[in-house]
Amino acid sequence: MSIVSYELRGDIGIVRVNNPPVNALSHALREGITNTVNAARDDASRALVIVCEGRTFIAGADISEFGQPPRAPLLPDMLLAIEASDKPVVAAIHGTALGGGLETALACHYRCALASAKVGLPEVKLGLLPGAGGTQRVPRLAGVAAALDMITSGAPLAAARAADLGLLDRVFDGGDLLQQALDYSRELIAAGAPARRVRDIGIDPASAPAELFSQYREKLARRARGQLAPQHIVSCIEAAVSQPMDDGLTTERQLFMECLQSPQSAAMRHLFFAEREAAKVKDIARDTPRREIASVGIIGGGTMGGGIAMNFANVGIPVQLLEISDEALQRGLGIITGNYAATVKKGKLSEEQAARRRQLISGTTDYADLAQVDLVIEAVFENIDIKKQVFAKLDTICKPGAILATNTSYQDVNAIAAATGRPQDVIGMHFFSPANVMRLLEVVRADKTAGDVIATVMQLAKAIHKVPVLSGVCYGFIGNRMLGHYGREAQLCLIEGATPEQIDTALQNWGMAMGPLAVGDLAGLDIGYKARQGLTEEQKGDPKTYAIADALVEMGRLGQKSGSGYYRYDAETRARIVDPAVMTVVEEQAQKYGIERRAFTDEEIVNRLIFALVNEGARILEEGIAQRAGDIDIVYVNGYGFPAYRGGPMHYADSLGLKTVYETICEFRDRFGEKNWTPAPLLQQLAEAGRRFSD
Ligand code: 3H9
Repeated sequence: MSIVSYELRGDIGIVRVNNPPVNALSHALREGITNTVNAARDDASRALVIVCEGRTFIAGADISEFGQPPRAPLLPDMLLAIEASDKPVVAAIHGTALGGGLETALACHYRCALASAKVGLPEVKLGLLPGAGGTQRVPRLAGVAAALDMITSGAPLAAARAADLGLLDRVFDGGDLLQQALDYSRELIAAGAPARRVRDIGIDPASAPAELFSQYREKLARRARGQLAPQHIVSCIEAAVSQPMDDGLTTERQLFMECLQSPQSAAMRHLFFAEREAAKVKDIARDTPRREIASVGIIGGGTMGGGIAMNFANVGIPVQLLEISDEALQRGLGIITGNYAATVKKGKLSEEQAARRRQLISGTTDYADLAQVDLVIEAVFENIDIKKQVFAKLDTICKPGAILATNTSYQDVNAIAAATGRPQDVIGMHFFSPANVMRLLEVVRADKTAGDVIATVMQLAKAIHKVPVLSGVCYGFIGNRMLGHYGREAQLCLIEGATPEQIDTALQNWGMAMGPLAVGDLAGLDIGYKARQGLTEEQKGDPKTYAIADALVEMGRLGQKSGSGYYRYDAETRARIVDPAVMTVVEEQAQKYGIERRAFTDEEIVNRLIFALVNEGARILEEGIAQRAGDIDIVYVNGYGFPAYRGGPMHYADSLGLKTVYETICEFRDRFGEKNWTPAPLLQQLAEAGRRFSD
């Protein structure tokens, strides 16, 4: 079947689009629709219906074509052809009409959809803005305030909501979309409905005072810190109010092109494809049969275990939560109930939905209750001996074929698997805290993990709305292993002369969600302290990398939970306050280790922390712990607050040029020593060959 086909059924022309998998607006599709609509001008049709085959209406521009020379007809040209038709054109929507797909529908004269459909303009998530009239047509139909919310968030709307806003004219509860769209078109013809164009709708300037835009800009400067596209979207919507349609379209096009050519959009488009690649395991066939996961057991009802349980209950999978004592169990279940109540209070879930989800989680203190579950996830204290005991026990209880997963952040999954007689069924599922919120899931493949276990867990991750990334076994896997090097440099910058505030502000201004020391305060400084107590002096490494943290903990400064750590925290507002007492500790420790503190530039701080990530990332890639550089980027953006608009550490290094990164690391090696700064051989090799991690 060709990409676009045409059928005259009675007096209605059906324009059928068939460009799997998501009907993206490739060049051939744009050409096909433009030619078909133009050709239909002179035929016997009295109305046209645009409908799509497959799983969805057009899901947007073809992202893989961005960055290539544009080929006519461009999308705006195609939309002008549709809009100019004298015969009413009706868009019939199912699945997701996104980006250029929704813009196509908005250029049509009428829009109908199945109730299950969603519509949205997600371009901002790609560092872009809608470049084919979305910013001009949405405010004309839905009003300026709704347009600002919809386009700057990129969030899709359910059909019913879109109809309330005026974006859809008719919503069908279910049934045959094409048949209902044809009936609707006949109704329009019978009523003599004209080819009604959104461009002819005026916007009342009083509905969009200048303050609305300035307030929105300020809000976005905080919410989407450092990002170009959201601010440009506001400018486009402002133009929709102040300029005639064609001028508004010109403004939109100019700003779209600026976004398209920006490094920010290149980074975010890289992440779009990297996320989809990360879900694929290179040496496991796509059609590997999966094991069925219809019930889950979770061991450990603490914050982590409870959060993990919610992920499954949220998609209708029943969970047995196991704790050692009834008291601990009730506490754990109580936290889950509280979390659901908070979500209801925020208006994100109805009481009934929350109750249904909560009921899917039952508690037990008896391992025997896990005998029939399809998957067990262990989330107990981070101690290898305890974990081995748990797995030895699971081995005696769980049914054959059950997947046995550990949520460990650091421990050796091979050693855990060896505690069972079925290492092929053992895998790591490393969730990030809070586990019901954070999207990242590191899936840790041990030496003997079976292919179908990996394939099952990767698919299950998507089903619970996580972004899975496969990691091999090593201390800390991908994310925490790299973080160790980032944290080390933060400590060294601190003892060598920077202040906590300078370090955190430098990283935050660069784009990290939080600075490293503020993150330490949030997580609790006692966690690292306790972990270090179990290590030998040799394992602990250079004391300069933890002396300050240890001193703070020994003063009772455990971070936010004790009201002070690297900062003080206001008891009521939790606001962060710079505390001179910390500088006394820092100076004492510097003196103790014979360090003469010096001035730091923000650039040195950022380079030392971020290049420490990159250098370790290169080793991880070289060792085959990560499958691809893009996987590492996905880990950092989804699990560690790395700015999406910089594309992740490996993409960022590629965008700077690996030669520059390599030379800076060599300079650090000469200044600070080989121990911390020997360039990864892969980095050196790629830099010398003028290549990139992504090649
Ligand atoms: C835009 O429209 C700009 C305009 O305003 C202006 C232009 C002038 N292009 O996600 P999935 C591939 S910007 C190319 O796993 P799902 C994807 O890579 C665009 N390829 O499926 C994957 O390939 P593979 C605005 C695309 O069912 C396969 O399709 N639109 C595109 O979980 C399946 O994808 C968007 O941002 C694309 N646009 O989710 C929508 N979309 O199998 C982006 C998908 O080789 N897309 N592919 O790995 C989505 O959000 C989801 O794909 C969707 C389906 C919800 C549609």
